Amino acid sequence: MTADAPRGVDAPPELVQLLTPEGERVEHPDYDIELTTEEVRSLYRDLVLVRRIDLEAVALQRQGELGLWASLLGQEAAQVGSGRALTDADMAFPTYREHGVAWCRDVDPVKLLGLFRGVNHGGWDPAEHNFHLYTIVIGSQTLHAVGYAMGIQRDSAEAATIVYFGDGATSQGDVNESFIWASVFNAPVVFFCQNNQWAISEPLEKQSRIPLYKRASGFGFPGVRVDGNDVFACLAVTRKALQNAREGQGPTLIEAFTYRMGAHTTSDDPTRYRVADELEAWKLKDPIERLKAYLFKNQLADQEFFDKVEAEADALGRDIRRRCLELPNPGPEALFQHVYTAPHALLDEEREQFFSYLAEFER
Ligand SMILES: Cc1ncc(C[n+]2csc(CCOP(=O)(O)OP(=O)(O)O)c2C)c(N)n1
Ligand SMILES: [Mg+2]
Repeated sequence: MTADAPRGVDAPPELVQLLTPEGERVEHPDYDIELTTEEVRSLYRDLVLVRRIDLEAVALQRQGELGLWASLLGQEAAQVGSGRALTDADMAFPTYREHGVAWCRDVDPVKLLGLFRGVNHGGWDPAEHNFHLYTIVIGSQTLHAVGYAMGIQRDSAEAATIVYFGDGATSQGDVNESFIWASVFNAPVVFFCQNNQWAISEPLEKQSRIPLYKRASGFGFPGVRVDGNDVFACLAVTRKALQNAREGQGPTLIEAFTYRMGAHTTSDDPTRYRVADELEAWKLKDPIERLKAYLFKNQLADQEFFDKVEAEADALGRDIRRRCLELPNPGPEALFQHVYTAPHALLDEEREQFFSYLAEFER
């Protein structure tokens, strides 16, 4: 990296990349992947639709229809590549930004919108989709994932676990503890860190003096850094790590080197802490544009295909917007449901207090 280059933009030499930002296919000795034209087109469709869901959600928040939204803009390839590497039997544990993985796990995007609209507490059944509920307590899901992976191991199941977290999360105790447990128990888990260069306003330099993927060696398992804006590389690297986990070779840390192109959430203003040049440089590495260039250059898709995907994205945007606005508001009782499976005296008391408080307004 040259001294005046925007931070984090130059591809580090150790980066696994199969598709350059210009859309050129490159080989890698350890990670290659054979994809049919149909599979490549399907990945492109995923990326476009996922971005559209995200853009629609940001717009809904700006119009007062969602309380908050955490945008995945720029991280589509990391999420779709890793999400499409999963088998139905694998289990995924997300943070709050994994809308692209949710898409790959067939979670209705309106359920995500409902969570951020404040009308559900997650909205989907984790067991139905093998996709756990969103987790906002930074890093805590890594412990849940390792515990789950140890369960898989004891059941001798043909499956692995993947857990998503950010660069900032690597500084959490939970994440480091989960690395230790996974390592010493050889748990079938893939740690998928999306290094989007920022933890709200804290830059990567405040999390680590070494590249994040190198942390793994201190815990005794392999770490690999993949171009997080390259959907082929993310798919290939994650597929291999999951297969290794299923075959009893234990955990892998994947650092997907990417960039959060939007704000941390809709409540954040990144212009207060980062320079515009940085974003401009990363725009040249856009995950969708490079796949589009690849499809075009290799004549794997024509304008008709791109128009069709665009039309599908528009229809999806309209559909999720309509269904979001139609979501029923839950009654106040819902706040107390599903907290405990069995009756709970303190909760009963709180419910009673809350309802007598509400009754005051009806007098
Ligand atoms: C335990 C805990 N501490 C602090 C927070 C507040 N918080 C929310 S997001 C965030 C930054 C996370 O950054 P990173 O792990 O890089 O994930 P990203 O948001 O970039 O995807 C923090 C500190 C939290 N949710 N949980
Ligand atoms: Mg981050």
